[in-house]
Amino acid sequence: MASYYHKGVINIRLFIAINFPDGVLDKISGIIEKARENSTSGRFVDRQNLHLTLEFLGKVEPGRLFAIKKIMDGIEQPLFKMRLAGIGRFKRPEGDIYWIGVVDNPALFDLQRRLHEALEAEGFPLEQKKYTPHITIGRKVRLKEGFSICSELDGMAVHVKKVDLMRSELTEKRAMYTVLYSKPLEERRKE
Ligand code: 2AM
Repeated sequence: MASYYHKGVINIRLFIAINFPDGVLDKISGIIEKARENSTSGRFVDRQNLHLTLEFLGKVEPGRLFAIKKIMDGIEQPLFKMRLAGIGRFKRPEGDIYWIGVVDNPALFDLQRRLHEALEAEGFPLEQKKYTPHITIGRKVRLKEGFSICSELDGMAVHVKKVDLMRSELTEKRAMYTVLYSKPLEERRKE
């Protein structure tokens, strides 16, 4: 089911994310394809679903959308560059979760922290776990013996020019994400 009823209101599942330009998606998709060919099982992320989550909001009443957009509009972070890092793995008995990391970046952490604080101040209940920036590429993955996923994008630069409010609709087979709102980051002002 895409959404659920609570007191007669259809809530929508939301998260705020950084989406990537085609060049970056192509590179990550290449890595995913190799992993898929060299795995015995796994649910790999579709190219159009690759993203970096800044904040997961969960189910939200549509009437709260305006408050979220206002918070996003209040972001003062200028556009910035981040670099992708190596492959990470969360070990799981049912098959591992693989992800691409991001090189530590004060602008990214600042952006995430400010968003988190502003959303909490507006009363959105958020997860409290430490922010670990990661781009999930596959879940429940079992790789063929001897194969390890290698990231050819270690150090690849990504220019972050906007932040997107995403709707997530889950079906049994796959997740469908839609951009509901984009907040462009501003050019850094010249001194
Ligand atoms: P993940 O890739 O580590 O699963 C949409 O589901 C996005 O929100 C994903 O990037 C997902 O991270 C992230 N997310 C964070 N907390 C979540 C939660 N409790 N449930 C589902 N997704 C969550």
